[in-house]
Amino acid sequence: MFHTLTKSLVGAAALAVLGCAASAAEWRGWNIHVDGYPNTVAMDKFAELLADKTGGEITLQMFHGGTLGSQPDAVEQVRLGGLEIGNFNLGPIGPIAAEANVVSLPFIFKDVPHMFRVLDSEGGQAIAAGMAAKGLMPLAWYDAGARSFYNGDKPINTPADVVGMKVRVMNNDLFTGMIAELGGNPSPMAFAEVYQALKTGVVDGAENNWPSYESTGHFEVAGYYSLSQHLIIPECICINTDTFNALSADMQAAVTAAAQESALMQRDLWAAREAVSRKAVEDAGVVVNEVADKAPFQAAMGPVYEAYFETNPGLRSLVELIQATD
Ligand code: GTR
Repeated sequence: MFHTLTKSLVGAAALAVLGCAASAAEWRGWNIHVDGYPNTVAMDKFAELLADKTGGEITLQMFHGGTLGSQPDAVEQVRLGGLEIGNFNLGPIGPIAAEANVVSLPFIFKDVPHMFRVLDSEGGQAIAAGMAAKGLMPLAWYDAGARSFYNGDKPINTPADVVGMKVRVMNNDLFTGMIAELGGNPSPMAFAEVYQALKTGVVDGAENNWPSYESTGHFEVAGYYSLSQHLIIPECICINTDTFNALSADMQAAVTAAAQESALMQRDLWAAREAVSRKAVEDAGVVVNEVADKAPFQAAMGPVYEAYFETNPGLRSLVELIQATD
């Protein structure tokens, strides 16, 4: 009797442990940025909120600093389910999900608030659905400001200043097209390689927002920052679509709420960090140049848009929808 009872208790305990192991999930997440960067802090917050809101049923181990690989590789990993979570810029997602590529058209957004208005409306739903269909579901949108050109030689005021310049871009044909249309030589390259490439002259310049220009140390080796603001690209907390769909409705709601709360935090941190980064690089001697007239840069982008429409004739209406959004 005692023996039987003990056995059944042991069995129950074992089952409880097994049950727990079957329902509790341990996710892994990718982020490219260094400690203290707004996205790093906000992704850690996401992990904390995830554990809280799911009662510990889902935990997330974040791997920062790109330690799990380059962004294009990590995007593939999340699509395939090798990783559950990524904090991605939509630039490297565009080649996979055509709807998401719309945000990588130069000058598509008037400013960051315009981008968020689009993301929070029908346009954003189309982008999210296109991504989810490719295995990458966006749970919330992060701010990544505007990207501008920097190099070691001179301020950039007109497209003529880009002629002949070798410029690093993220992996996406829209970005190589953008540099080519300005008369430069595009050089797609992983983020982690850009510092050395600038330092050794493998490239003459690159382009990014204030916080990335500062946090990577690129300003140390490319001291002219010209406010072209040619790209305003959102970032996401993205989850593998199947992982999300396999969750109960309650868990889905908890995961989404955690992501959205993290995004609100990220946007506040971002606004503060832009100013801090700008001051830091200016104090370090960077020459900051306002681009008085962006119209010639915009005008040069016609063929980039045409190439996008040729590849995706069905997405002309999405572009028009964005342009018509106030
Ligand atoms: C940063 C972005 C990163 C990465 C990087 C790059 O602004 O946050 O995800 O895309 O730019 O230029 O590769």
